[in-house]
Amino acid sequence: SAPTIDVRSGMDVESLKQAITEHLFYQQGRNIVNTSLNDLYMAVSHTVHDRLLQHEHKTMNAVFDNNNVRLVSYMSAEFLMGPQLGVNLIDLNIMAEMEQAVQELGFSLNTIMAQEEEPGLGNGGLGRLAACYIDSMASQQIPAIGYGIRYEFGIFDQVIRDGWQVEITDKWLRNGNPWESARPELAVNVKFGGHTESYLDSNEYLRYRWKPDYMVTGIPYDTPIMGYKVPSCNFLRLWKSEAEESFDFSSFNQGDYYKAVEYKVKSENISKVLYPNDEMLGGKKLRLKQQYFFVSCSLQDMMNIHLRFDGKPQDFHKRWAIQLNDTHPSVAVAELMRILVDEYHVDWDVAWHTTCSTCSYTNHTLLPEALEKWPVGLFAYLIPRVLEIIFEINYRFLKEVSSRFPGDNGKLSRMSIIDESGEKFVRMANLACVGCCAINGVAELHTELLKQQILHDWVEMFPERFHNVTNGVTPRRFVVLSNPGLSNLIIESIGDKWPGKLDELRKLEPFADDAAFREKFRSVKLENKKILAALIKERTGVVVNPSSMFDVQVKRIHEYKRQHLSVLHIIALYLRIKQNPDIDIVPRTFIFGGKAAPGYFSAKLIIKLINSVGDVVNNDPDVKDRLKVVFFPDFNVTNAQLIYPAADLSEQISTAGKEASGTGNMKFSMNGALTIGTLDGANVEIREEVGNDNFFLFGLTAAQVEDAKRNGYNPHFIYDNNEELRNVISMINSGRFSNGDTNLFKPITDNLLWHDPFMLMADFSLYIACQDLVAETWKNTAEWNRMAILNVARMGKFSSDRSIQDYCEKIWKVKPFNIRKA
Ligand code: 26Q
Repeated sequence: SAPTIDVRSGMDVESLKQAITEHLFYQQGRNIVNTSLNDLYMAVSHTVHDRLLQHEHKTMNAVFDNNNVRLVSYMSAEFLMGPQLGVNLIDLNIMAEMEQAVQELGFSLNTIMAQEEEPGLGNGGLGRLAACYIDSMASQQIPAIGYGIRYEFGIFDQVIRDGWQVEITDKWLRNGNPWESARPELAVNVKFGGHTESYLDSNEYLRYRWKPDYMVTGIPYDTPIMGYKVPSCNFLRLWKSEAEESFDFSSFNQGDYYKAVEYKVKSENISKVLYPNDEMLGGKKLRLKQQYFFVSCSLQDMMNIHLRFDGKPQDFHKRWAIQLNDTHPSVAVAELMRILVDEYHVDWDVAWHTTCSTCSYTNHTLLPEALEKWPVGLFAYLIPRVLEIIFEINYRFLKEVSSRFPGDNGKLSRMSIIDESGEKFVRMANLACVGCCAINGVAELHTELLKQQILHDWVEMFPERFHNVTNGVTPRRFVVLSNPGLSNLIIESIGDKWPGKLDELRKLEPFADDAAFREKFRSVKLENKKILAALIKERTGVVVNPSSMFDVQVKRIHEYKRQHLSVLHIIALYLRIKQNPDIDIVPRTFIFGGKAAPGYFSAKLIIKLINSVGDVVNNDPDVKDRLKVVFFPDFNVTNAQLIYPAADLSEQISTAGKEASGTGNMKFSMNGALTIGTLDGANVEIREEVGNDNFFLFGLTAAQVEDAKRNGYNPHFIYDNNEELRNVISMINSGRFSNGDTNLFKPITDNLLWHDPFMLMADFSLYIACQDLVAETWKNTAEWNRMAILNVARMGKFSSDRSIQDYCEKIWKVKPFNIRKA
């Protein structure tokens, strides 16, 4: 009998083909013969989206029908999602079926997947972490919603012109987004500006009313987030800002059409563009509006859900656990109080208990200057009622501090939510620490340093609130999807349970000593390197040798991450070749990638330096192609998925004590790269897991860095006493890399010689020695691959599934919800 085709939910090849053909015609108005690649991508994606919606619908019905389920609300100003088609096919377990369906229609799935424009709604680590976590929450069957902002323009596209970074607007919605559904019926309004009034309610209680200048409407857009090989499907809910329709200008200003147009533009601007800084740089009014906008929309939405299922407002915490991704959404503490007290007339003390029981805060930085603070005047102007509530929270909190620590005025001023040392600021981390029942760092070292340094007072006040949850990454995207060669090799050897249970990778350990396996492992890596080499040729024009060592540093450009330390090493190698052209040297390809914040001049100059050194080294005949330096433009999730699988050496060389965790470090190791790194962030734990012998460690420890600073660190002294270092710096200053311009890179070299806040000079000789050991090890292919296989085998801890289990147990107190059993 003919197969039964199910166009909307069938997972077999025939159903998929039929669904694609129908979507192509009824949504795109095309047929197989006249389709464009993008129409085809849209049709395939709508086909997958249909299937996700079925799971989402069933999951949410099961969850909301059960009054005892606590849901997680992951609030983040950034979700760096990356392309969606591939991961969804993996999660639904229909990659092979879709490949065949598309092939039978005459196309290639890889080409179709490459057509997707990724949603780059984040800067880097913090935004990508949020994306890994919503993936893992779905896979662990934790009912959850990710709440954020639907930026019209995400992180800028980077192009390199004459060695410099140029920023191009990211028009990711240009060709349509098949993964989202607008939900205008769930729109909510957010107040801005104006003033507050007091009044007596019907019970003669004193209440406050916020009379805003204007309101903005938030429209939610939902994207389904499928779990890996489980029926659970959560969603990401991102808010778009629009003008509030009923807002009436005529009552103020007779028919002022232009005022109305201005108001419309002002409203839509809120969700227009992601701020491309990955640190707090001077308070931009629009950024604070973005934060309050998405927090208020999300809390109203959560309250609507709670009430729809018969919850009482003061029981909000029984339905919801909120995780604040850094302080960006921390105004939630005050906004939830405002909603409970002003809108639902809950007593202050009850509301405070509800709020504190709902919220938890993740810190992602140790740099005191990076802590978010906003001028009190800006708060008063934009969200006056919220500021009053913050004052009230602070007043009550400081009373508690003085009774716990009588006479300790230092503590009072340090812990106050308001910084009153000069111009007054609202300190967002303090607001989060006061109003959250749990506070966590993102790696063991980071959490320890947090407790010793910037949050020390808070540990004394609330020791029980502190936790560590070491970051993790999703192996579905960063191994299964991006490295099919390695995945298939692992599956052949230990089965296919590991992507959902990464500790299973331990079973690979014995294969490290198996020469035949090592050979297969090596050839998978080589194939990945060939693919990347072709891409490098296409994007930069540079020809690289796939059998050279791929030495990779990809991450945002930052002085503390020390991309320029690697540049110093490259120049040292180049000098060795120039001094002795016949020297025996391991061929290396240095690959850099990463965006600089548009206003961060030093970071942009580091990009120029990398490209300039590349121009000289790549074209010097003495080098005989033994060294190549490549700056891979526009590092994003799509490109990352091609780079990690092709890396031999992972550079994780931040100044100890500065990188909170790092997550790229984990993605490299999972793909069989060895790490050269400092004892910083999660490097410490990666080394602990893979074994000291399988990790190239160098550099000062965090404690040594602090000691050196206290004892008057003198970078110039180190320079004076190290000839190789002097030659490297001289070469930069000679103008050799800048067409004779001896000033171009002066800001970098002067800073290193006279200030060197990130201690490159102190770590230089240790780094060079360690790199020499790396080169020696590389010469022994069997040994290198043995170490690399052990790295893969021991990465179980760094699955984001483990991180999410930690959050569930230590912080959220929620359990997996099996919708099949519900
Ligand atoms: C804040 C206020 C105003 C404007 C911008 C910001 C802002 C935006 C983004 C501040 C910081 C960020 C991003 C920070 C970030 O990505 N931190 C990284 O988080 C990772 C996940 O925990 C860690 O692995 C990295 O170590 C940490 O640097």
